[in-house]
Amino acid sequence: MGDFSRIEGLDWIKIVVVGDAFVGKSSMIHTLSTGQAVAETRKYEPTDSQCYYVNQTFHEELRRFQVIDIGGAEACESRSRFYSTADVFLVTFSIHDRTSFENVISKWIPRVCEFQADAKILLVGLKSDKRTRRWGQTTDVDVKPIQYKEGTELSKNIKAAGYVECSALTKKGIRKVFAEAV
Ligand SMILES: Nc1nc2c(ncn2[C@@H]2O[C@H](COP(=O)(O)OP(=O)(O)OP(=O)(O)O)[C@@H](O)[C@H]2O)c(=O)[nH]1
Ligand SMILES: [Mg+2]
Repeated sequence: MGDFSRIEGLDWIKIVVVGDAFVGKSSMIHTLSTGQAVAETRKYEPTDSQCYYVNQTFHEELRRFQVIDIGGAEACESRSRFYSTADVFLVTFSIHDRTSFENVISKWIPRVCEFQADAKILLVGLKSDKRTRRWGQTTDVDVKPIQYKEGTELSKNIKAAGYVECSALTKKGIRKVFAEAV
């Protein structure tokens, strides 16, 4: 992947998205950039690192986002160069994966602070549809989803600008994530 340096003359807000593998980062970005919900049957393809340019209008004002999607499974060393120029970090977890929630504080926040302590941080709970839906798979039955209150408490602990939830499956909350990131 290239350097993704800022395009001169344009007022891009550079957003770097981090979080564990499989939590739904790429799906969230896909839904924002295409306006299409992801299908439940969508095949999982781990991301290395990917850059997107997205225009969105909020309150009649055009915002341009450069969104860098960093795969959760990639080695740490190769990520650091993308961290250092971020305006905003979306630190993500899946509301259906408690390990990914715990890794926000044990893994992702230390990493973000090491490379770019001044950037705004927004905590994002992904796959919010999984809290309310009943799932047939036995693997889903035992999972105790992260509650909204737990998300807001964690966002205060890590001194984030706020906490938002969204679902790429239903599209609920997706635009709000990026509106809050501005
Ligand atoms: N129910 C539900 N499933 C989702 C949602 N978002 C993503 N998924 C599914 O979760 C899996 C992982 O999604 P990805 O977006 O590829 O995850 P990722 O965080 O980008 O993973 P890495 O690139 O490996 O870091 C896929 O099978 C998606 O279809 C969501 O909002 N709701
Ligand atoms: Mg991905």
